[in-house]
Formats: sequence, C-alpha cells, structure tokens
Amino acid sequence: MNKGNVLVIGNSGVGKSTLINSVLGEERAETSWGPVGTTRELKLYEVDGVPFRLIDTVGFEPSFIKELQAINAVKKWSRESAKTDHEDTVINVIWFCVDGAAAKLFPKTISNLSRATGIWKSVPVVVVITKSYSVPDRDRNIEMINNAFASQKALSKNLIKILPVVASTFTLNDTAFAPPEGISELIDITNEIMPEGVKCGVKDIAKFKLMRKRALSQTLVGAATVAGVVVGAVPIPFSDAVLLGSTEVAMFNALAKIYEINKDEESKQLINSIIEAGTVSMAAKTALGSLKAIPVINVATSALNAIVAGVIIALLGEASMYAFEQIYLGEKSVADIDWARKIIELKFTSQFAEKIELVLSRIADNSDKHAIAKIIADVFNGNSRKVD
Ligand SMILES: Nc1nc2c(ncn2[C@@H]2O[C@H](COP(=O)(O)OP(=O)(O)O)[C@@H](O)[C@H]2O)c(=O)[nH]1
Ligand SMILES: [Mg+2]
Repeated sequence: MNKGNVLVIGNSGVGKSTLINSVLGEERAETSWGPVGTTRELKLYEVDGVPFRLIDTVGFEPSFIKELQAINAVKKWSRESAKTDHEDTVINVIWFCVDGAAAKLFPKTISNLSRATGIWKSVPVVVVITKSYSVPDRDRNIEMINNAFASQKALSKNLIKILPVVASTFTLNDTAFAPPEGISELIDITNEIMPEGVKCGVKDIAKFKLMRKRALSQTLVGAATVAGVVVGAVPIPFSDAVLLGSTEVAMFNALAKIYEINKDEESKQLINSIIEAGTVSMAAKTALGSLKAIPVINVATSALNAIVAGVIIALLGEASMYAFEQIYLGEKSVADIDWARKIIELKFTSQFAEKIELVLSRIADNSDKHAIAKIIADVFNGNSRKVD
C-alpha cells in the first residue's frame, strides 16, 4: 500500500516519541523504508492500515548543527528514494511539535522550525502543542502560536491547524490527571491531507482510531483507578453504596470525549445513569453485599476499602469503555440509557466478586496503596496470575 509521509519535528524532549507511540500504537514497526532508511537522525515508523508513515527526527536541541543534520537526512531520504523506484517519498505534512508547558518559547521555536523546514515551501503544517495538560492555557497558547505565524507570511499560508494534545494520560499526583486529548483529531486531520489513493476511507480510519481509543482509555482508567485506591471511594455505609469522587467522575467525561461523544444533555444523562448503575443500583448493592461472603483475613479495613474502590472504578471504566465504543461505532446511541445501565449492572453481577477475590489472593500484608493499584491493574489487564 502507498503511504504518505509525515515529518515530525520539534526540540528534544518535546514529546515526539510519545506522540508517535500514541498515534501508531505499540504495534508500530520501525522500517528502513527507501534506500536511506533509519539513520541516527531519522527514524521511520509505520503500521498496517494507517495511510501515513511517521518520520521522527532527532531533537533540534541543543545545537544548530544537529538541526541541520536532521533536516539533511530527511532531504536525502526524500531525494534518494525518489531516484529509485520509491515514488511516495514526498513529505505530505509537517507536524511542528511545541511544548505546551513552555509557551514563552513558542515564537523562538516556531521561527527555528520554520527556518529548518523552509525547503518544503508549500507543505501543510499542523502545530501540535504537546503536553497540553492545562486546559485553561489552551486558548491562550493557540493565540500565541497564531501570532507567531502571523509575522511570517510564507509560513502562515501553510498552517492548517493548531492542536493541543495530551498523548498519554498525565498523572499530576495521585488524585489528579490530565486525560488524553487531540489524538483522534490529529489522525483525522492528517488523513484528510493525504492524497487521493492514499487517504483512508471513513470506515477504515474509524477502525484504526478505535484501537487507539482503547489504548488511550486504558491509560485513563489506570490513572483513575490509582486515584480511587488512594483516596478510597467512600462506602456509605460499607455494604450499601459507593460515592465516587470527582476524579472518577472526570474519568467518565474524559472517556466519553475520547469516544467522540458530544457533551450535551443526553450524554450527561447517559453518564449519570452509568455512574448510578455502578454505585447505588440494586446490582451494585448486591455485589457489595456479596463481599460479606468472602472470607477476608489479614486485610485491614482501609486496605479492603481501597480494593473495593479500585475494583469498582476499574469495572466501571471497562464497562463504560465498552458502552461508549458501541456508541462510537454507531451500534447504539446516547439515548440507549437502559441498555447502558444493563451493561454496567451485568458487569457487576458477573465480575465484581471474582475480581475482588483475585485481588485479595495477590495482596500481601504489607501492600501499600500503590501496590494495591498495581495488582488491580494487572488483574484487569489479563495478568491475573496468582502469586504463590
Ligand atoms: N504523561 C505524558 N508524558 C509525556 C507526554 N508527552 C511527553 N511526555 C513525557 O515527556 C518526556 C519526553 O518525551 P519524548 O517523547 O521522549 O520526547 P522526544 O525527545 O521529543 O521524543 C518523556 O518523559 C515523556 O514521557 C504526554 O502526552 N503525556
Ligand atoms: Mg524521541
């Protein structure tokens, strides 16, 4: 299959590798495509079913020499490949990566990057604001970048999008995290720029994005589970119902966003109903009640609370991922509230006690909350091996 080419540039440490990983996934292969393949300055990544190859360049810092070397390597690759039988070595789009946590450097970085890429005179540019963890900063950052481009006529005509991105859930501390952001949109925009014949159809690109959405969602559910374990959702009273904290509620909203579910009244109702089903419904109460039948030896109440909270959040995360996925695929809609409720309730009835037992079987006397969170993550990600 013919592929387009995306040149990914930005200072060392800006997050290029993290971004590439988030877009292409773990299955990505480093290829030595073309006569001048992988070099020290230049790495090519591709994955089946994705219409573009990503070209990672070594960082542009600390020296101008390195910057030139990287660009020369790309030029050489493009030129040499075109001479042989490889025709699709045109750079179709450039991702300018700038660090969202270092906005002061935007003008300088953009001027450096544009000088370096000046030879690709009319290639579209997408500015990716990496590490865009702070939501309130996003608009201002976009404006600053727009201003930096405005002063450069030749470049500004190539600018097609400024996109704040969080490539992987960022954990600020035990109870606060920045959910993934912008990856699906980056894939869509980039696909759109690809030439006819290379571009993926809506269905194929949706299938690929689904894989990425799952991976991103898992990083998010993992972070929320840690938060749940550390804070310990409050059982009120223990065997009756569970109150979720704000981080867990944030998890649902972020998951819905990953699955491109619009924030409106209907989706709010859906999310509320999912939360209810997993906290105060008959099914949830019954599941919690069933805990009494599990022999609990050597586990302090606080540890047990933490385990229960973590398992509930991981279960809810997994179940809501499934529900949102069906909606994303068009199999269901946000109006199918009863159906979503049933998904969650079924999950509790069928898996809650089993997961709790699995976690308990792996808990040690001295397991602290982070160890507990790790065990829960392992139990949910299929690594359910019992320790001897
Ligand atoms: N959690 C999280 N960490 C990130 C993100 N982007 C970059 N980082 C971190 O920033 C550091 C540098 O990123 P890296 O991808 O190696 O930068 P590169 O030198 O441009 O390839 C690494 O420690 C990454 O884990 C992100 O979206 N989320
Ligand atoms: Mg790197």
